[in-house]
Formats: sequence, structure tokens, C-alpha cells
Amino acid sequence: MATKSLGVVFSLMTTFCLLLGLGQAKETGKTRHYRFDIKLQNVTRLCHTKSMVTVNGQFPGPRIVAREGDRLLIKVVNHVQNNISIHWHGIRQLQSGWADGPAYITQCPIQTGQSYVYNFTVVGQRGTLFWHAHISWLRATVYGPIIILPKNNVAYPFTKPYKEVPIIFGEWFNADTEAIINQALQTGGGPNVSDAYTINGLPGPLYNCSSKDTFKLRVKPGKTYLLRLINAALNDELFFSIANHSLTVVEADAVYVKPFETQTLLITPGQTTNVVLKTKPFFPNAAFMMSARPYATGLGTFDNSTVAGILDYELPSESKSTIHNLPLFKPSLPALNDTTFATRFTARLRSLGSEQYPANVPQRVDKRFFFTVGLGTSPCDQNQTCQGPNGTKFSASINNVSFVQPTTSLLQAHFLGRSNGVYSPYFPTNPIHWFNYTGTPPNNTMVSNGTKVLVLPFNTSVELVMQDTSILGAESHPLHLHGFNFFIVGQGFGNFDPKNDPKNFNLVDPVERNTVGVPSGGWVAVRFLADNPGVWFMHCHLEVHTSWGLKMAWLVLDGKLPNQKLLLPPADLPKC
Ligand SMILES: *[C@@H]1O[C@H](CO)[C@@H](O)[C@H](O)[C@H]1NC(C)=O
Ligand SMILES: *[C@@H]1O[C@H](CO)[C@@H](O)[C@H](O)[C@H]1NC(C)=O
Ligand SMILES: *[C@@H]1O[C@H](CO)[C@@H](O)[C@H](O)[C@H]1NC(C)=O
Ligand SMILES: *[C@@H]1O[C@H](CO)[C@@H](O)[C@H](O)[C@H]1NC(C)=O
Ligand SMILES: *[C@@H]1O[C@H](CO)[C@@H](O)[C@H](O)[C@H]1NC(C)=O
Ligand SMILES: *[C@@H]1O[C@H](CO)[C@@H](O)[C@H](O)[C@H]1NC(C)=O
Ligand SMILES: *[C@@H]1O[C@H](CO)[C@@H](O)[C@H](O)[C@H]1NC(C)=O
Ligand SMILES: *[C@@H]1O[C@H](CO)[C@@H](O)[C@H](O)[C@H]1NC(C)=O
Ligand SMILES: *[C@@H]1O[C@H](CO)[C@@H](O)[C@H](O)[C@H]1NC(C)=O
Ligand SMILES: *[C@@H]1O[C@H](CO)[C@@H](O)[C@H](O)[C@H]1NC(C)=O
Ligand SMILES: *[C@@H]1O[C@H](CO)[C@@H](O)[C@H](O)[C@H]1NC(C)=O
Ligand SMILES: *[C@@H]1O[C@H](CO)[C@@H](O)[C@H](O)[C@H]1NC(C)=O
Ligand SMILES: [Cu+2]
Repeated sequence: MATKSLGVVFSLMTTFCLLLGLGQAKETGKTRHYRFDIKLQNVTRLCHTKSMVTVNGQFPGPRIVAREGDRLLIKVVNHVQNNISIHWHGIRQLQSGWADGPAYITQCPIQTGQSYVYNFTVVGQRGTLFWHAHISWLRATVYGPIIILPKNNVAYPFTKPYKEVPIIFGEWFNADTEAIINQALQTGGGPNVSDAYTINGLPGPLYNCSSKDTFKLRVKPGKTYLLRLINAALNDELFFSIANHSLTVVEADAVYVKPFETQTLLITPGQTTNVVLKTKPFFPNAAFMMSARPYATGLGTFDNSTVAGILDYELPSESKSTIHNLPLFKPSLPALNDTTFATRFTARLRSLGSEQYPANVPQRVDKRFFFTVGLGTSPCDQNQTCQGPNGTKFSASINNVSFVQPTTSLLQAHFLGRSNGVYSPYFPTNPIHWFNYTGTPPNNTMVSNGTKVLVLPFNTSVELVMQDTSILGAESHPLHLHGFNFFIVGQGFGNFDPKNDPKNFNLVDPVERNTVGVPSGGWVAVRFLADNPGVWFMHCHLEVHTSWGLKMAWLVLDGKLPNQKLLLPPADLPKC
């Protein structure tokens, strides 16, 4: 869909901002209103119909379209029996932590019959992000694109595309996903895997009973298209490719990157990437398959199927007749465990780092942290037999703390000064015991648990190394940080070496994003400036690992100036 028509899809109401007292003739954005009615909808895929939770009955959900600088007011009304909350994934939420969305972190859930207006401004970001439910596994069906256009009269740092097309990957389950995760947490075993991957909600022709549900991208020859790729899948990183076409990566997680060309790309859950597709100069007498399938490193079972869509050229205008039986070219994708490809691809991502879009990498570091991330086990309830490793329950942790969800929101508890009994402010800054993180796993795989946050004074410059562990098998974990982008200054395999590895850090043009794949059996180093007061969730974006506890929160304290403080909670903030 073209940029122009994107704007027409939604009614965009404008209010005039009277910034009394601020005195600056600074250009302010529009206010854009959306309404999300959370309701059940029957949806059929793969010959299975199920009643599922949706926004406005749409699957995937509606697009949010805004310009950099705009304020968004999104009223979410819950008409279903489930509790709900919505996260605006990747939005910085400067001073607006109440609008971030993760349930029991920044808000209590919106309960049946209740509503809540998410109120935030898009500051200093442009590109593609997405929104999704942030409670239990409801994001399986509750997700949609966020498209942030540059400010008026500001061009892209690449050729203006002829058209722009969101491509959102998802995972389809014939069964109810809430039943699946509840069953897994009960038995302690791995959850059932999905039945299909989807492109814009459609599984495509490689699945049974699905060829009518195929995403088709119809293009004209000799044009450029901006594909806004989003991985909204629950549990799987994906490789993506279009047969006989290369793609130019221009943006990642709503930050411009140095453009580079590739046949195939890797996108983890939680990541978004804009790519430019240049179509062939003349009608090619062929159609082209685009497809995605997982990159999987863990020992668990996973959905190893392939989603496909079709890139179709419009006939040249002279030709009136339909051309049947055009050859269909298929892309070749890397092997499901191709870590070499994953490593090479991610190494190519660099910040654009231009004068207009500088890479503001923190050069000094106030605090260094080292977190192990990975799986582990927890004990089975007394009379139960559990289906996790060796009769235990699967669990997951950061620095051996498996996060226990509180019953009220951390942000509220902090703001009201009532953290006692809700959370501990002593999240471990390093593993309590050293072990060979990527060597032979220790005999004791049991994790500890707790609701702990790591407290940061305002404007702390943080360096965080995240180290995968081989406990229950090395595995790539896409770690997502709320409220910030981080710069990925280094990564490697084996155990992080604090003496030698920092010598190779890129402090010039590292890629800036909100989600990074911690390499399987390796580590990644990121830097960010804690300039956003609030409670900020950080978790693996493989939903199953989040369910098992691979999550924690940072508490960033207020600064001294008025614009460095968390604002008062909105009057309609849900209670629990
Ligand atoms: C879904 O289908 C069921 C069974 O056919 C029907 O009872 C229900 O009303 C439908 N729900 C919606 C929202 O259409
Ligand atoms: C949204 O938030 C801004 C900043 O806090 C506030 O001035 C405005 O009144 C809020 N709007 C609504 C509709 O709540
Ligand atoms: C998960 O899969 C198993 C085996 O196919 C099946 O028995 C079970 O009912 C499934 N669970 C859910 C919640 O669908
Ligand atoms: C697809 O359908 C064929 C023929 O009906 C059947 O043999 C096969 O098991 C089905 N595959 C899946 C994944 O359901
Ligand atoms: C996917 O997994 C199934 C079951 O483990 C296996 O039979 C099949 O060969 C795998 N397919 C691919 C493409 O790896
Ligand atoms: C990847 O999978 C292939 C086929 O299953 C296997 O032969 C190979 O050893 C695997 N490679 C790695 C690095 O695990
Ligand atoms: C475990 O089973 C025993 C015997 O069946 C029963 O007496 C006891 O109450 C059970 N304990 C729990 C925690 O369910
Ligand atoms: C399984 O549990 C038994 C008993 O606690 C223990 O001796 C054994 O080492 C465990 N095996 C593994 C693979 O963890
Ligand atoms: C950690 O384990 C790996 C793999 O077994 C081994 O190659 C490496 O030497 C070990 N490192 C240390 C510091 O013991
Ligand atoms: C782990 O278990 C093995 C086999 O039971 C034993 O030989 C080894 O000493 C144990 N290692 C540690 C660190 O306890
Ligand atoms: C936390 O760990 C303790 C000790 O293993 C266990 O009894 C408890 O059930 C755990 N709590 C949660 C919520 O997992
Ligand atoms: C919904 O959230 C409220 C507040 O946290 C909680 O008391 C209630 O049990 C939840 N309901 C469901 C169905 O999860
Ligand atoms: Cu993970």
C-alpha cells in the first residue's frame, strides 16, 4: 500500500497544540486518535476455524500510522473475558512509562469491560515498529504494524520508494494458544509448537488447505518498493528471502542503517527491518516466491515449516490477455541451524551514522553489568510428574533469577513508594558463581526465582554483556529492552573475555536497536544511556522463554529537572 493511502485508512484527527509557556517555535506533531476494541473473531486457516482475541475483529490487527513528533492517543476497550494490555514495541516512551504496556510491569491489565487510553509521543524515531498484546500468549493473535513516517518535508536517506508494504510474520496455531501455554506451565514440559508461519496472517501454498490464503505482492517493473518487515512470531527467529531478487537493508528497529544488499535476511521475534526491493526492469515472464522459515538453535522441538507468499509482476499495459502457467521461482533459504549465516548477517548491520542521523554511542561507561541468559529447571510439585528434563519443570533465568510476576504493577509500586513486598531492588549485577558458561553444563540446573529490579540513577551510562549458557543446550535468545535503544558494540562465541573482547568493540557506528539475538553459545555487549525514568522490562522475545522466567526489569530513577521525571499516572490507569 502506498504511503498516501496508508494515511487514508485511518481517520486522523488533528488537535492544535498550544504549548503555553514553553515559548519555543518548535514544530509540534499532530495528535492521532485510534480506538482498539478487543473482541473475539472467528478466523479460519489451514481448514481450522477458531475464535480468537483480536483488535477490531482484524487479523493481523490495524496499522498505526504516525509521523515522527506526533502524539498518539489509543483507546483500548476490552470486550473479552481475558485480561489484556498492549505494548508499543520499540517506542521510546520518554517520560510516558505508563503507556508502555507490559502487564504487571508498567500497568495492571485492562480487565473485561474496562478501557485505557495509551498516550505517548513519537520522539526521534522513524521507520517500522509494531504493537502487540503483552500479557500471557495473547500476542499470538493480537499484533499489528506501527509505521512512523519522517517529519513533513524530511526525506528518507534513500530513494523515495514507489510504494510501501508492511510484511508482518506471525505464527498460527490451530489450538488455543492460552490453553497451550497453560498446559506447558502445568506439566513443566515444552509447549506445543505452531502449525504454520504466516505473512500478513496468511500461511500460503506450502501448507495443506491454505493456497487460497496466500499473501500476494503485485508489483510493477522498474520500481522500488519499501518492505516493512516485522517478526511478530511467538517463538521463532526467521530467515526471509525472495527468489531472484536482492534486498537492500536500510533500517532496523526504526533506526536507519548503512544500506547493504542481501539475498536473505534474519529477523528475530521483536525485530523490525525496512528493506528496499528494486523490481526487474521488464516484465519477467515469471512469478517469484518469497518465503520464511526458522533459524533454530535450541534442543527443543520447533515448527520447522515454511511460509510462502508470491511476488507477482503486473502485465505490461499493451498485453490484455492473462498469462497462465508462468514459471514460479523459489528462493533457497539457509539451513535451519545456520549460525554462520546468522553471524555474518548481523555483523553487516551498522548505524547510518550520518550528520543528520548520528550514532550517539555512549563513549564513557558508568556501570558495567554481566548477565547470563538461558534455560534451567525448577522442581516439580510434590505429587506431580513433570515433563521437563529429568522429571523437572523447564525454567529460564537471567543471572540465575527466574522472574516471578508480581500481582500489582512494578511501576505503580515504585511510584507510590510501596515496593515493599512487591519487588527487591537487588537484581544481581553479575552471576553469583562463575562457571564455564558455554562449556560442560553444571550438574545442578535448578534456578532460583524472585521479583527483582536493577536500580539505575538517571543518566547512568550502562554497558551490559549478555552471555548465553549451555545449560540445557546453547541457544540464541532475542533479548528485548523496553524504553531504550541500545548500541550493539560487540559480540562473540564462547565465554566473554573482559580483558580482550572490549578492545574490539565498535564505538563508532554500531547498530542501534531494541532487540538483539544473543548468539547461541556466545555473548553480546550493548551500551545504552538510562535517560528515561520508569520501570523498563527486559526479556527474551521467544515467548516461551519469557513464560519460563527469562525476564527482569530496570528501574531508572527520576533526574533533577522537570523533564527528567516520570509524569503522574493517567486517571484511567487500570488497577489491580
Ligand atoms: C464464531 O462461530 C461460532 C460457532 O459457529 C458462533 O457461535 C459465534 O457466534 C461466532 N463468533 C463470532 C464473533 O462471529
Ligand atoms: C496526554 O499526555 C500529555 C502529557 O502528559 C498530557 O498533557 C495530555 O493531557 C494527555 N492527553 C490525554 C487525552 O490524556
Ligand atoms: C498439545 O499436543 C498434544 C499432543 O498432540 C495434545 O494431546 C494436546 O491436547 C495439545 N495441547 C493443547 C493445549 O492443544
Ligand atoms: C496434508 O494432507 C495430506 C493429504 O490429505 C496428508 O497426508 C498430510 O498428513 C497433511 N499434512 C499435514 C501437515 O497436515
Ligand atoms: C520437520 O520436522 C519433522 C518432524 O521432526 C521432520 O519429519 C521433517 O523432516 C522436518 N522437516 C524439515 C524441512 O526439516
Ligand atoms: C545442522 O543440521 C544438520 C542437519 O540436521 C546437521 O547435520 C548439522 O550437524 C547441524 N549443524 C550444527 C552446527 O548443529
Ligand atoms: C500427595 O499425595 C498424598 C497421597 O496421595 C496426599 O495425601 C497428599 O495430600 C498429596 N499432597 C499434595 C500437596 O497434593
Ligand atoms: C536426573 O536426576 C537424578 C536424580 O536426582 C540425578 O541423579 C541425575 O544426575 C539427573 N540427570 C540429569 C541428566 O540431570
Ligand atoms: C569451557 O568449556 C569449553 C568447551 O568444553 C572449553 O573449550 C574451554 O576451554 C572451557 N573454558 C574454561 C575457561 O574452562
Ligand atoms: C557432576 O556429576 C558427575 C557424575 O555424577 C560427577 O562425576 C561430577 O563430579 C559432578 N560435578 C560436580 C561439579 O559436582
Ligand atoms: C520459587 O522457588 C521456590 C524454591 O525452589 C519454589 O518453592 C517456588 O515454588 C518458586 N516460586 C515460583 C513462583 O516459581
Ligand atoms: C485479571 O487481572 C486481575 C488483576 O490482576 C486479576 O485479579 C484476575 O485474576 C485476572 N483475571 C484473569 C481471567 O486472568
Ligand atoms: Cu530465549
